[in-house]
Order: sequence, then C-alpha cells, then structure tokens
Amino acid sequence: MNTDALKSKYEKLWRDTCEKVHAIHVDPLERKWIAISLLVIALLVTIITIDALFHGINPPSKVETIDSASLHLNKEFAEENLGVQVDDKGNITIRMVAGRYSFFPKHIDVPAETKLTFRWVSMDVLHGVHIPMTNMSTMIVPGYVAEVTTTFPKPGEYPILCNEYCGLGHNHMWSNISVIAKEDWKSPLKTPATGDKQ
Ligand SMILES: [Cu+2]
Repeated sequence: MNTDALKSKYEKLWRDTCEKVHAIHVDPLERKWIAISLLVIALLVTIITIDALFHGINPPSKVETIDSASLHLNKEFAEENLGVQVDDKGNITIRMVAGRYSFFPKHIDVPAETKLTFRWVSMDVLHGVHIPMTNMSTMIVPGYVAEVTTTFPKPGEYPILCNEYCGLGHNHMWSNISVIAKEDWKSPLKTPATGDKQ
C-alpha cells in the first residue's frame, strides 16, 4: 500500500469518526459541563507540570535500591547507624528500619522547626509510614529506600503508624517520636553514616 492510499484511508477514518461523534446528541447544558470538566483537568495538569518543572516536585522515593536481606551488613542501615544523625553542615538525617511489627529504633528525639530528612527501609514486607499532622506518609517497599523531608512545627509526642497491611500484628505496629523545642534539643554524639549505598 503506498503512502497516498494510506493517507486517504486514515482521512476517511477520521471523517467517519468525526461524523459519528457529531451524530451523537449532547444536550447543550451537558456540553457546557463537559467543557468545564475538561478545563478543570487541563488546569490541574498544567499546575502539576509547572510545579514539577519549576519546584522540583518528585515522588518521595528517588528509586534508590537496597538489599533488604542484608540491611544489618549494610553500613548505612547497620544497627549502630540507625536513628538521628547530624552531619558537619548541621543537616539532620534519621535512618529507620520498618519490620514486622515495629519501626526501629523504637523511639527517637528530634528538634521542632528544623528540616529533617527521614530515610526508611523495610527488612521484610511492604510497610507504610504515617505521622499524623505532618506530610510524612509514604510506602516502604522492600528493596527500596524511601526518603521524605519534613519539619515538625510544634514540640510534642507524635505517633509513627504503619498504614500498609503487613500481617496479623499490623495494628500493633507503631512507634513514637518526641519532638523537642529547638533550643532544648541536643544532637546525638554519633559518627555520621557515610551513606554506603548498594
Ligand atoms: Cu503494617
């Protein structure tokens, strides 16, 4: 089939489709609402695109992989490296492991009104983490590192809940965070993990 024949075939198909669409009776009011809903979708897609391009909005995980079976041997998530760590520039990173049925470490102290970077990994199955009153809500997929940056505006006790069904003990899977006033918080004396990623 040469290109002209192909072109005329598709033109005919396009004309037929247009005719069929025009033959459908759509009430003028309905037509208006279709236009409005399409405009709303277009507006939302535009906002998301602009946000993604200019504000660097990404899904929480940057597709960083890790071997869940050897977390205890992995330098970054070895037991002694878990919890709150402060690097030379004062950036605070919190490394936590989710496993049936708890978050480890069980308890951490963090300062209020400070940018905190949480790095989560799962040692077994799919878990989720949710801290009410914050933007912390992410899946913890085995084999991947989930990174979320958040700030606690006020001191207080915050629960950490698992929000992905992970087994019979799922409803007991929770820990808590003590958020301490910025001036009262003391940074833990730990050597920062070098971030040995696999
Ligand atoms: Cu769970």
